[in-house]
Amino acid sequence: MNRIIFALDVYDYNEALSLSRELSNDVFAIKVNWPLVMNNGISIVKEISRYSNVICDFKIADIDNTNRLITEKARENNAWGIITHSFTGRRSLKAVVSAAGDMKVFSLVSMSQESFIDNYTDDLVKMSMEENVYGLVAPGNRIDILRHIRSMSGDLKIIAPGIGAQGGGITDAIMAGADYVIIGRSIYSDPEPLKKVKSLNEILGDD
Ligand code: NUP
Repeated sequence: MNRIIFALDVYDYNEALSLSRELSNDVFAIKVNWPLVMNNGISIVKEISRYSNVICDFKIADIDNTNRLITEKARENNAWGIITHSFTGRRSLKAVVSAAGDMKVFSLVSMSQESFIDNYTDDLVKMSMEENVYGLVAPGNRIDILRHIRSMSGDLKIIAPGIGAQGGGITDAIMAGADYVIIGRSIYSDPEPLKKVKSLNEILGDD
């Protein structure tokens, strides 16, 4: 079982496609974010989906109708999953879940950096569970918060950023309850990304 979600935060089309091809067999999913999509258009999601599950990290944070429009575009382009904010409230979250169809919805309940969201994390976890999301985004580098979120969230999948470049340890995050770890810079900035992924998988016993 692969437990790494690769954060493909590069701009360049060729680099993105070649990293996707190279790493797809050794990661659980590839997460795309605004930098890549702004430079290449949403169709890059469909292209990468030929190699891997793709999670669109769009951190959707708008009114219900706009959330729906964004979610539909990700779905149209074969995304496997989508990340949405939840602080915008139930009506906005419901719009994402309903437009997602088979796509997995991950609701962000705490960030890998301190933020005002921290004041509402418990409410956001409860609401996300009530609205039947597939999983949560919780910080892999703030272990006490991650552990607390795990304890509240039953069998929801937790995906955790903040590993490596943001100071978190991969084993610590898994031990604290993350199902998957999100890792970007530590992989794509390494001179040998595939070797790096394989060594991380070995640490997790997932090779
Ligand atoms: O709280 C969050 N922190 C975070 O870093 C929520 C996120 N979605 N991310 C994303 O995870 C961030 O935007 C980036 O795409 C990835 C972490 O990358 P890196 O710090 O491993 O390079």
